[in-house]
Amino acid sequence: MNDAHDIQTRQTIVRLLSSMASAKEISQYLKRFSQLDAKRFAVVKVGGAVLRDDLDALTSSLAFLQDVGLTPIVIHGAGPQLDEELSAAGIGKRTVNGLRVTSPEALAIVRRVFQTQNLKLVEALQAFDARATSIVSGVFESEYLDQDTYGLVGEVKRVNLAPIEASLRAGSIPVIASLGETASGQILNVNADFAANELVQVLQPYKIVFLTGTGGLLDDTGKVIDSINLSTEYEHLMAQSWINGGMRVKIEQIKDLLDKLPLTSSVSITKPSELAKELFTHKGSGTLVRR
Ligand code: X2W
Repeated sequence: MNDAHDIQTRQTIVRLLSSMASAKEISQYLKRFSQLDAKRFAVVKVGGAVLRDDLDALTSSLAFLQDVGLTPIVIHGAGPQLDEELSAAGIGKRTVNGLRVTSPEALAIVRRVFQTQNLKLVEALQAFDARATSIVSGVFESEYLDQDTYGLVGEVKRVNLAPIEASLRAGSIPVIASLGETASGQILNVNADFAANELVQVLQPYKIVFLTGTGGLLDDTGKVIDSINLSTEYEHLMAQSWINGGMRVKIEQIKDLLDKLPLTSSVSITKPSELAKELFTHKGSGTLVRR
């Protein structure tokens, strides 16, 4: 990324922000976020599809936060990249309850792909002059979810914050892959939404943002739903035939998560180019999920 492009992208974000909200509104949010302990600001979960399709907007939005003195904690997946690489290696896809059944041959590829995708984001951030730290192991202490059913898939038992805290102390954006490891050092494949949920429960951040290709939860016409209140709308929403499998899992996960968070925390689902709008404006962007 050259400097001119870099500056231009940030200027675009600033311009977009000022057209969306008053300077007063933006500075109120900025002040509120700046007063939080670094680990309490925001956890941003980035789906693999976003790394593939929207890397430029993602890196400029994250770099912009660092420019204004904020350090988000980033956790990413790599679902579509895994589909592609596994298929290229002749390994077919099988999922149970939305989780990838992972054989030893598949795990070798999973590890490589996570590593590649993690470095891709870290290097893209560094090319934007942002400080970012690659964390591909040592965070999610895991156990086998159910080895007979899923193979080498983990559930997180404990989150080790030390590598994340070290990164935050250096003002560097921690970029974390959702690989787990057992007490005996076996690496396991962990679903990135599950890993994000465990991280959020430990950190209790003020903002939890899921960045997806769709930019929010979609209604039956494919339009982004502005907000949903799970305390009143959950049953109704889950009864809708148009809520697809992936979305269903996400809503269930977010409900479970919100039940464990302080009332001041909020969860939103948006797209990278609207991250600043989500964070710094009353109106926000994408879908706000409340309880
Ligand atoms: C996921 C990990 C990647 C992931 C998988 O193998 O696809 C399991 O299913 P996204 O892009 O965030 O979906 N792990 C066990 O979650 O990536």
